[in-house]
Amino acid sequence: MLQAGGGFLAAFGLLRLPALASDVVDIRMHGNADGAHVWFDPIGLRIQPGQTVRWTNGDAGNSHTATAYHPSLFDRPRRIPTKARPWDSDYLLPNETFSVTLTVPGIYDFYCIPHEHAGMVGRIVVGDPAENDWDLAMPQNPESEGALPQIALDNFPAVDEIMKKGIVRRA
Ligand SMILES: [Cu+2]
Repeated sequence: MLQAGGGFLAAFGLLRLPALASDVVDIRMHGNADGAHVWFDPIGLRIQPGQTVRWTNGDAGNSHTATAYHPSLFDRPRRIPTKARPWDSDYLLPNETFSVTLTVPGIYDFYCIPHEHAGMVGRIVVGDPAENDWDLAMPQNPESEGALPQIALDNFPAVDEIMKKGIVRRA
């Protein structure tokens, strides 16, 4: 499981690998024919502050969302930088798109609302985050499901792999 400590990330910041050049970087939502497997492609992405991420539902058989982990959205733990604005695409029908421009350096985890329990999650690293200020405390609402399912936690690509490769695809 990821432990994104400050020193760890600072070390990778020294690598200064080139960021993706385009101002808009695409993530597609996919599913196999019977819907048994659903995923974001890529599942891990590194961008620079000010770049835009555009999700497109490329799955003819399912609706999907791209939703940030944040207490303001369905009372989930905050897994984006504290100064970042959370987003929820709402349900995207096949071929629909949703875009967010990320300006705050840091690590952003997101998920698909109907498929989080199928492990449909993704991670974006913006810039060279010096530290991770996530708040993984459980939400206050006792009715909330709060904690992430293990399959979601297992599917996030490691931050170091995203920093090294820029794009991480589902294994
Ligand atoms: Cu989905």
